[in-house]
Amino acid sequence: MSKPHILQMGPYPAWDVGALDARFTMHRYFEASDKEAFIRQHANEIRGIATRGELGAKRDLIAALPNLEIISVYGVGYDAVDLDAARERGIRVTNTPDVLTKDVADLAVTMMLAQARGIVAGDAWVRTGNWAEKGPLSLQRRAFGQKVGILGMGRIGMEVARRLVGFDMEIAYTNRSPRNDAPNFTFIDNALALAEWSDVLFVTLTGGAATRHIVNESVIHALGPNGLLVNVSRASNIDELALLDALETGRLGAAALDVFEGEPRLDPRFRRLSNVLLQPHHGSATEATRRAMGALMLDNLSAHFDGRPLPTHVL
Ligand code: 8YV
Repeated sequence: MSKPHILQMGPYPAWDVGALDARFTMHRYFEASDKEAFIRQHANEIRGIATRGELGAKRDLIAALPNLEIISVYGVGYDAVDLDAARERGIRVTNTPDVLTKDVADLAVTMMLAQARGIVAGDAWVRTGNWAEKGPLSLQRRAFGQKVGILGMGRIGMEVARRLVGFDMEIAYTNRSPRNDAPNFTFIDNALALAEWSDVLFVTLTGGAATRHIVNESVIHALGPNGLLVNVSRASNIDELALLDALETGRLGAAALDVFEGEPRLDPRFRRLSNVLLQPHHGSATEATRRAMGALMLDNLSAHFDGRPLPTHVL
């Protein structure tokens, strides 16, 4: 029996490559030097796309594949997939929720603690010999007991909140509506009021047009010179130029960021700042979670071509 043909947008770990190759005929788009010619050559045979959160599938690509049936995202975020284009053609879209939630929450909390307590600066202070030559590291910021705002109380926001309870932090959140399973956390209905209230603001929203630049200049200034902004969601949720201005002028105290516009090539202004912690978009990047994400993506693709219900579909 011939294997369904799948367009693979980006690389996966070896264990996923083996499993995908066993079940499908994979066409590695990211390895093609002439992408347009590659698509023209394979357009008619491709029935599925295997992509990654940051790569998605744009309208032009979807339009170029007349027999496309399913787009399977390796990641929870599907903001880079043109859902309207998929919906118009009845193309199914799947993602990998739940399996990565706790890892992303772990990284978010780690970044908050690391930035507050100067962990990266402290390591450098010891390594460079400054400790012996210049004395103690400058005093850092307290983490426990602070007021924390969570912008977007979905699965990841909720796991961040659960962890912060252990640090005696007061927690408030925005969400489409108050959560009835979060009675100890305060619901605030807009980002500006949440930032005004918070010492630390976590951005754990889904990305996309509806939330683009929800953290704008006013929200950043409301968080203020003593505030710490942590983003493990999508760069598009923050007005990055306003963020850079605020970090450079001290209108915002500090930031800890796992996502950037144009990543992995980020604005060079970030590298010159000492009040920002920079991470390489690796919230879900533990081996155990990446194995679970790969297995779920494969399961979604297999379910579609076997005629089974899709385990985790968006469309
Ligand atoms: C991944 C992510 O880095 O799940 C998401 O939405 O952004 C991350 O887990 C990405 O999807 C892997 O390519």
